Amino acid sequence: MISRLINGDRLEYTPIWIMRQAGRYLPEYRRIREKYDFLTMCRRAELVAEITLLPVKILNVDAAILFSDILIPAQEMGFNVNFVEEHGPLISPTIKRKEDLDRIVIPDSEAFSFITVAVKETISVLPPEKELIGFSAAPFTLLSYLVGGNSKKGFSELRRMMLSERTFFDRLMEKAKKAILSFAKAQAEGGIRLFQLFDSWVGVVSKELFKEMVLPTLRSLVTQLKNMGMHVIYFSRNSVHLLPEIQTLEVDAVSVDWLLGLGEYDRLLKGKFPLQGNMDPAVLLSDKKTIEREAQKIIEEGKRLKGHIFNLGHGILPETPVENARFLVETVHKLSSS
Ligand code: 1CP
Repeated sequence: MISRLINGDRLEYTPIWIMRQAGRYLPEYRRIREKYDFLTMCRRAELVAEITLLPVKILNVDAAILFSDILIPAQEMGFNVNFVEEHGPLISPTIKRKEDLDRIVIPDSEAFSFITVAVKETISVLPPEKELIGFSAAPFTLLSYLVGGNSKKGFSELRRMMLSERTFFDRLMEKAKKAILSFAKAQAEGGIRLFQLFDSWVGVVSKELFKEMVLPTLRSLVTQLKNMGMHVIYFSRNSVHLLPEIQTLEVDAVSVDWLLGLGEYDRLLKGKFPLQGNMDPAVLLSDKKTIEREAQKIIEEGKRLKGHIFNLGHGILPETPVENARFLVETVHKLSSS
């Protein structure tokens, strides 16, 4: 459905999927997680397929997103990746100086053959009308983990590099881009045709540095992803200041957060793209009346866009009641088809 929308078709209703829809708010997910380590889950095709399908069955979303993580490439690049309960991911050893560049492995797509197998397995059990979305981090967001160990510590260190060690930063971006392309190629080979680039942390960069040192790599990455036969959705947040530059990317859709209305985002992006978003995840912690009211506003704004894919502005919160997520999907289908 989403690919049809990107191709310009008018749809019978607004398609919806939810970022992080296969995660910790689902008791079914938590039950599987009790038995396995997170990275094992990401590598076992039958578990990937089972978890990817959970929100399709439970919520009736219109698309599935592959169960995996943006940090899977970090493992194949030679880093230790640990998911510590409550603390999120931890990467070691981090990148500190130029000499560390040499130990970064650039994996080829064969290193991710387990992803190709998992994608094929998932597509084979997914109802044919539900599309499977693939994804990776964008280079800056991947580097924020490789440099900082976790995202937050990486931000100031990355900006320091951008300001005072530009060649080092450029080489890191290039290596991250190549690893991301191999991860993406493994997904394309499994049958992925719609791909979301998560640039969750790029909003910490100034417009000037984004334009000079992030955008060129992104542009080349997007071109190469499209050459693999995939449509590309670009996600960033807290990044209103970057929209004049993001608007120059040749992506197929832009995913936006909830800080502005969809109409305002559309104006800043010059009406060029279908937009994805943009409900505040906190709405799903409220009550049905509030969910309905907020969904209605977003659907109305969405009707005036080139195209609209309903989603949250960022990932669903782990404390979200499943019933509220299910109600949102039903409400979006109902209100947008009438
Ligand atoms: O302990 C657990 O059970 C692991 C929780 C978990 C899950 C379910 C992590 C750890 N990752 C995932 C899956 C995941 N991550 C998906 C799968 C499909 C789906 O959406 O349902 C996707 C698309 C991601 C993407 C991801 N991982 C992003 C980009 C989106 C965003 O939220 O901005 C980021 C930044 C990550 C890193 C990561 N992995 C896991 C956590 C808890 C985090 C965020 C930690 C941080 O704040 O740095």
